[in-house]
Amino acid sequence: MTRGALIVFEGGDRCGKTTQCSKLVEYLQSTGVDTQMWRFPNRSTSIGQSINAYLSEQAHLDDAVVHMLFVANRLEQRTEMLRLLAAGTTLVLDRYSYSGVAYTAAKGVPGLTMEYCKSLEVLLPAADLVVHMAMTPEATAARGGYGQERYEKVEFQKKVMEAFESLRDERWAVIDASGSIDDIHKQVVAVVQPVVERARAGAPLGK
Ligand code: T5A
Ligand code: NA
Repeated sequence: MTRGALIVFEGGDRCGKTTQCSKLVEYLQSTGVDTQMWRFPNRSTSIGQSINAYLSEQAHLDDAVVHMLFVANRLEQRTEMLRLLAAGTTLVLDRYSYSGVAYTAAKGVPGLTMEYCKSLEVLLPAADLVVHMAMTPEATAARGGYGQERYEKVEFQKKVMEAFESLRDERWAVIDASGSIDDIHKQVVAVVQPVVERARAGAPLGK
């Protein structure tokens, strides 16, 4: 049965995910692919507002609790996500479960291991493609607006980068995020197109 593709963008803070997601959605729509863009965390829900308060350092929460909030913020979109994919809509996600695992595991808090974090994501569909926008933390730190949120610190971002690297599998495409916006977009389109076609041809959604 034909379905939409689940395309996820991941990477460190400020690497250009939102810029590339928007350009990709515009491109896919212009070629007639029914596409929506979503962001995680979704700060508009009540759980998302708690996450926003935590990220902007207005609230302090236990690491295990904030991890659960990020998980719940995805689960609250789960039914709609599955419905849209089954109805043929391609979803382009600006962060997803992989950020959930990488950022919490990077904290190094006892018990909050990568395996534990992964186990909390099992109810969610797996991405058909993860576009990893790879860039050194020093280079992203030089971009405008860096440092305003909780995790935007170079030492921590290095650990996040290592965590992402250990999550990579055959569904990941790594793109150098330090190039120009248009060059990156061209590389993104090249890796996304075959995945959209495979989903349309009925390739099963992973777990
Ligand atoms: N998190 C998230 C968790 O801990 N657990 C979870 O489960 C989840 C889902 C918020 C934080 O939450 C953490 C991860 C994050 O620390 P967020 O809101 O996605 O997540 O925060 P950011 O990743 O920091 O998102 P930003 O919007 O700040 O950065 P983007 O989307 O990566 O970058 P973008 O496109 O906004 O670009 C940033 C700047 O760079 C410029 C842009 O114009 C902009 O000024 N830019 C470029 N400049 C030069 N060359 C290019 N190629 C450029 N592309 C963009
Ligand atoms: Na940020």
